[in-house]
Amino acid sequence: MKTAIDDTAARIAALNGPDADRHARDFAHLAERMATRGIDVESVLARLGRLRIAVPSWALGTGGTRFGRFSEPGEPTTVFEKIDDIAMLDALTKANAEVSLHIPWDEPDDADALRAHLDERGIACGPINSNTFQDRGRPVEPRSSYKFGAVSNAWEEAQSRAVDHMLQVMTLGERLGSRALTVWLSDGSNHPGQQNFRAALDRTIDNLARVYAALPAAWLMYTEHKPFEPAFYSSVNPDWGTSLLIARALGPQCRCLVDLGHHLPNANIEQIVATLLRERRLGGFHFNDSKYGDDDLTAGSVKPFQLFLICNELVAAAADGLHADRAPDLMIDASHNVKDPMEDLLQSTEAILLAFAQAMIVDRASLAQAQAANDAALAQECLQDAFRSDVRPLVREVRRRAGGALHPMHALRALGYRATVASRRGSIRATGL
Ligand SMILES: [Mn+2]
Repeated sequence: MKTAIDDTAARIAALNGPDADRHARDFAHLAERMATRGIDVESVLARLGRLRIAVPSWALGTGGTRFGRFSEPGEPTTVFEKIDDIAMLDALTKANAEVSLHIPWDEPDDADALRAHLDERGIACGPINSNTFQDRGRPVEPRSSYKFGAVSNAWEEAQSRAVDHMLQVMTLGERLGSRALTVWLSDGSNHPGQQNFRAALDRTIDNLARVYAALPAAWLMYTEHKPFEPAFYSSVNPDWGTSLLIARALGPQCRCLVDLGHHLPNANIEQIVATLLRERRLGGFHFNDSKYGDDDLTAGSVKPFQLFLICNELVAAAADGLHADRAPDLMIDASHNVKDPMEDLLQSTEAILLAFAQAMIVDRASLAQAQAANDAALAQECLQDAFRSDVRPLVREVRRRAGGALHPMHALRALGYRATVASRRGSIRATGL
């Protein structure tokens, strides 16, 4: 029996048809140029093809701001529908076969049924996220509320509630095949003097250690820092240094997660990445882009050079054998207010792949020579030469060989996916951020 996925693959192949010749010429031209520079094109294609970029379950619906939210027809209303959308994205990109779930937003009534659905759609369960920043409308005793924080709260009831939740999320994650727990804490304070900084950090580490003690052997725990919001005076894990301090206090299975939007303006994120790589403590990424704060904009849409420089550190570290045991998890963390979320996710995926492709064609030997000779101008040439190269034919060739779309976003539109699911789902309720 022919499945819907088979039909999709055939339709994608048909959509590729009209542009196949032009793509073949573009790719041949680029491959020839790379060959003359001594770059092994097939090696680059193979490494690009192994990249897997996890889609956050919360980004499949329209986001919103505290001022309003404008729904998109056909947004997924259940975690099962979210997985369906991700399977569609992966059919197009062949790079998105992983979901990052958020609990309790995506808590299934039947974990085994969700596991079966993931397996059927070919989507892996990536790092799973706990949520200790919302009481979620349920009546909660004041001392158990997250209003004044979770693991750093002065009240033990809230601390224990947060720890119990994280343990439950791990148990669920195990059943779904996840191998990592991502912990982002909203803990902090809004007013000078509100919180005892040292005591709050003590409690944070002590409580996270209770969670860490229950980590399965194959699991990692990620601490995700953020300087402000929702707390506007202090955050308990505000920066990479504190995040590393927490990870070290917990143990070798704890690593740091870098969300690009979780830095103060002009922070040198690529240097932070390099430092965490050096310490063998880089767990993964939440890719997005920003102009002012934690804007959750499309990856690479505002600062593509920064994205390239970050990928450059990752590619260089991989070449040096760092994190050979387990490469950092690559995830998107974005929120979509005016675009179709699926189109935006395709654009983010494309931007991340392009940045990696550019990083993979950096002439590392020349760069190393320039650095050793303190030749700043030549070092810049090495990076600019890669960054200015149009590597889109590389990324497209990887997709074409895997059966994906040459032009994912246009293919998604041509397939009429949004209209199809809108008629079937028939609702504008959604569960995005
Ligand atoms: Mn994040």
